[in-house]
Amino acid sequence: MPDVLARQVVSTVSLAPKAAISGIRAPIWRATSPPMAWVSGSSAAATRRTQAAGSVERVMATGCGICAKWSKLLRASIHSPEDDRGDFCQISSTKNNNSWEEGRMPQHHDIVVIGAGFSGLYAVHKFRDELGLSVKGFDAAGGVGGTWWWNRYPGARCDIESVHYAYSFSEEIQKRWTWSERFAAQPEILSYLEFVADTLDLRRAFTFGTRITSAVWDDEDHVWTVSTSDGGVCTTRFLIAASGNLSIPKPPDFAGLDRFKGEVYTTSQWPHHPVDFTGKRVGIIGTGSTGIQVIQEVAKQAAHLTVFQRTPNFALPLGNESLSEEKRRWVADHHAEIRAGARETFMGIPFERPEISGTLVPAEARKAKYDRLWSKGGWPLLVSSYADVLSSQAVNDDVADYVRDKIRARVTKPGVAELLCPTDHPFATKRLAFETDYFDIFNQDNVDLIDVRTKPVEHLTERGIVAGGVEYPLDVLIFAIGFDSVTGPLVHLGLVGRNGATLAERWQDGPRNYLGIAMHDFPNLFTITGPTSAVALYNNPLAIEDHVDLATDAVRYTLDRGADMIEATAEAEEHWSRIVNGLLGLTLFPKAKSWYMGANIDGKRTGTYIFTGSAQLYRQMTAEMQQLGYGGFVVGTRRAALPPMMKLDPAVLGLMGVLQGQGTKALHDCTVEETRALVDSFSMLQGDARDVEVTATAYPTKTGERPVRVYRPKGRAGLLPVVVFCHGGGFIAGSIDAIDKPCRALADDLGLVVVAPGYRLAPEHPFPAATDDTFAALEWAAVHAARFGGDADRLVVAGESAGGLLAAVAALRARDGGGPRVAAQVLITPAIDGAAKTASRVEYAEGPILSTKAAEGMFAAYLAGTGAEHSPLASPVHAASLAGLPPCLVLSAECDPLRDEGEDYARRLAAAGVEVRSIRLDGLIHAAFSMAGVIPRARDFTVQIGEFLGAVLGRADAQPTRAAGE
Ligand code: NA7
Repeated sequence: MPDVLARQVVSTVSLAPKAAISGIRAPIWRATSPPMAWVSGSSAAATRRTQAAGSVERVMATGCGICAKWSKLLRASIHSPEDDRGDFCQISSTKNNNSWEEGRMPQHHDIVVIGAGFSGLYAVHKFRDELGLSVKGFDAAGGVGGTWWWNRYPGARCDIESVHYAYSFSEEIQKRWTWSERFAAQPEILSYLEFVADTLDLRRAFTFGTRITSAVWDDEDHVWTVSTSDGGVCTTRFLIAASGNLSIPKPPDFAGLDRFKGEVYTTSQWPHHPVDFTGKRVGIIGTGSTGIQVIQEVAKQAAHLTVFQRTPNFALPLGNESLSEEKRRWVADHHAEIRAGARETFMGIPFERPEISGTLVPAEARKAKYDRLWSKGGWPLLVSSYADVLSSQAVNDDVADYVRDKIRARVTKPGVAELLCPTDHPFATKRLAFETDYFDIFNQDNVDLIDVRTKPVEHLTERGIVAGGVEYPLDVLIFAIGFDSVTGPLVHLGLVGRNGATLAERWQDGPRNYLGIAMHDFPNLFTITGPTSAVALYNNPLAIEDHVDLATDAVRYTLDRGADMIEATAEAEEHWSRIVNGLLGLTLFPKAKSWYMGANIDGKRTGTYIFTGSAQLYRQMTAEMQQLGYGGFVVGTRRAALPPMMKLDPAVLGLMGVLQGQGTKALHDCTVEETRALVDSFSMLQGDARDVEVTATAYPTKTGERPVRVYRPKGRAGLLPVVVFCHGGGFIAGSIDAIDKPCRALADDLGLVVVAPGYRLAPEHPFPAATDDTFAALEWAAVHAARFGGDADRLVVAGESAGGLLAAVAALRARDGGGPRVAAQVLITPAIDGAAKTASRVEYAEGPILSTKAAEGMFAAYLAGTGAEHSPLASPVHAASLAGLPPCLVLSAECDPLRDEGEDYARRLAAAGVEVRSIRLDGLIHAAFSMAGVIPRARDFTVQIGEFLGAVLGRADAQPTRAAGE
């Protein structure tokens, strides 16, 4: 069984040990309402809970141990962990223990944990042993282990390396446990979880064999009322759904199933006794990662195996091996260094970093890379090849071809190889499978492959399966047909939030939540590895630890503030939906009918079920949310503002993920040389180079000639407006090479002659070198415009970032120094004022891309101690007057530290009587204009420029001739 999550589990007994932990007051809130309500027997709350639990409306007043306990608590007005130590209130998992029917009050817990897999075990440990809360767990399984308790089919194995598929929170556990194989099989992982449970004394927190049947929020008393399959009812302040992503099996709905007389097994509900296939005719339906594992095992034993395949899947070699005693010890002893940096990667495993794009690499080099990564076994072909393998169809096709060739090389039975080659979905857009001898077994005489697309399964008979009009006799039938994934385990809990909102109704059109972990109208509920959280593409034990840590911190934060409720806002959900939908839209995942997309279950809405950004990005977003006091949540009555990252365009977030995946250094940590290399490398993010006329020439300055490129669209007759475009790069980086593609696009899209001057850079050439050069370029362009078919009467000065400042200063110099007449200025995310102290410099101090610190450092390098801070040539804000300047377009980006200074400048221009258009582009960042290849909305800049120039130059042909990037 590959990397999957805990099954639903639940248990009882909240005998929380005394808080062993750090920093939190042990008795944390008053257990007022539950005892009050039940003892009174008449309160609305009691009635509500009784109804919620579907129980009789009989509430015992006093007389039992439980009531005595609550009375005691009431007297103390505190419900502390010690109070749960008594034997009363025990709920047996073996008999109906409906508290109400027995005339008892339900037991109250601080925390109820649903599930005893990786998530639930860790949650109990954190809440009970670290926060000192009373915790009760439930699980439908007969013991701990979650997924690994249920999925006992032959061949069940994890496809994440053992050392990584393990908790990281405990040094002791990591040192004491050793793994016998590189990729552990199910029995060993189950033993590991049992070992963890015993080491931390977790089993006693759980009632096993008990399923949650409903959990209903009480909005007056701020508790959840939880009902269980054994008739039990309890209340809890916080509910932790650790029920996993893959714990509700997809039901087999084959006609005639009940007629079949042979043995029937489902992989995820495998019996606890061994199943012997010797001498038997076995049929298996399903060729996902589970099917592939079980097929390659059963084929070794069965007399005959018939595989019914609907969709062939991409399966890569696992490369499993057993580990010697010595190696096991070494791995355990070196776990820290082996796992170092895991959380700062895409998948939570420190694999080799991918190159940024397969499109930039020649075919032979790609092939050599694939060969090398293939031989490693496991995930590297996907995660260490190219960062755009899941977003570029061309790159994906290349890898897919490589994998298909590998399959063809192994399967020799005529016609079978092609059936096993996946062709209907891009590589890895269905969950990748891993195999050892899966493809080889199809060469065996005792194995047949039936393509149920051409020979659909019609029905079952007493003897076997009829497909395509042929009956296949079987003694054993195995279903490996997957799960009602991601949302199924939560919807099946019977959650009812505020105002009777059921989760099933809420999620009719797909899941909706905040950060995948919390929901509006479902307060005090945390969904560990919930839909749209980083988990499907993130090494699960680390994802689980992250989510449980977050839930624990949220509860601690809430209680520390004297509140009893925390809830995501509807606004936060809105932004999160926009982000996860947008991120998914940047990938190839929607091209597959997969459980990732909710497309494997008939009638389920296809959409965004998983977070397709990187684990690192998700962690950054959750960390920011926490640092800003639970931004996007209401804690008690305090509503915390939405974190800045939540406002970002999804494409920007995708780009951040890619840059993080490359290990890209923050600009403010770069040397000048590193800054130049980084800025130059951004040209990879600019998309294709447009086919325009380009003239490379030179313009004179006082210190000699400087290079300049002139772009003119092809097939345009007559004189065109001329735009002198100053590149960005913080005065210390950038070049006419780096801005080549955006200049081509500007010329092509808007029908302009674009003049891009190279100018001298600081610190070698500090202020005023850059402004002198760019002003000289403006003068040169005015004189030579006609040479390039440009109209000197429609001369525009433009620039991005530092180039925006240079453009603004050039307009000023032209006004004051008798320069050419400038018809308009276009300032794109300009750096206007190096000394600005604006809100945006605080809100987006960390960028993305440009941080405030980097901006300050670059401006300081430009001025280089020249004392020119207050010169209008260093910043136009120091001009005595801005009156008489040409019409100006200021394009600011919402999530840019320089946003406000650009907008302030626009206001000052307007106040001085200049015609100004100031437009803020939502969700975009500094330098987005020149990243059109990865930020589709970069075209908004071009569209705005076209409209502005069309208006101020009084001509239609400066309008965009087509939307940029189309
Ligand atoms: P998956 O990946 O959902 O695979 C289920 C397989 O069963 C897949 O090949 C399906 O074909 C097939 N299937 C499902 N329903 C049918 C019917 N009605 N007829 C024929 N074939 C059918 O589940 P797994 O258990 O393999 O893996 C789940 C996760 O567990 C995995 O991603 C890891 O994270 C661990 P389809 O592709 O839909 O045509």
